[in-house]
Amino acid sequence: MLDRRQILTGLATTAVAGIISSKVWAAMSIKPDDASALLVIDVQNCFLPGGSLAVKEGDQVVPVINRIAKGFTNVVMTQDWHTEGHVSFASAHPGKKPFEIIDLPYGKQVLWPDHCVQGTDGALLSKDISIPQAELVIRKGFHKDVDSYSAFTEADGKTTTGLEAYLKARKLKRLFVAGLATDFCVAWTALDARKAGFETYVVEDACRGIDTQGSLAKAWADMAQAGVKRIQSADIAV
Ligand code: VGL
Ligand code: ZN
Repeated sequence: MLDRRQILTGLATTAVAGIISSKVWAAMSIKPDDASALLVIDVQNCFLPGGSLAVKEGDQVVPVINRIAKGFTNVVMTQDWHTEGHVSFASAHPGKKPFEIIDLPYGKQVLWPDHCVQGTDGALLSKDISIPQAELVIRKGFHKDVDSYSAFTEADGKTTTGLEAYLKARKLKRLFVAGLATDFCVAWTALDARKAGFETYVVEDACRGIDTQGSLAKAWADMAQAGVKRIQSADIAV
């Protein structure tokens, strides 16, 4: 496929961007096909303004996601779904505060405010997400002693959620990732998608990040390194 960024940069510098024909534009935009799926990550009340782990401007992803979802026949959503007293909660570690980092048997763990507890209103998907054709909701993070940012593999690096097998059984090959938060669940999902061999796009303006201790810049660097394609919602033909 053409490298859109290079082409667009070239066009801008030669000042012809304003007269690009709709035909050329259509040829450059990305058209989701039957082998494509949109993964909508963790658009849940806890991560929206007013929530216990609110992501700045988290609500702004909702209209963007609703718009691009119209271009997909295949949509999978995820839902962070923790037990009470989950190991990722600062409250489970006496003397520790949210956003501190601790060592757990499976590696470093950022500690969070209590969030997305199973069965609570905070754990519900946003009522403003409107994607009736969504075919699967994958819940993750429900093992009390293991976190799971990724929709594919838990933080122990081995326990699977079943998503890879599902997508492969459905013959889906190109994944477009959107939602919350860019630097945690979106990035870890996109990185695991690459590991599993999927062509992977992250739709930047359909995501927002938490950005603690340099996490957002690191996430984009790791994703670029892994061959994740960074695109904007306007790049997708709906
Ligand atoms: C997330 C922190 C903790 C996310 C989930 O959805 O990005 N971040 N749990
Ligand atoms: Zn969580």
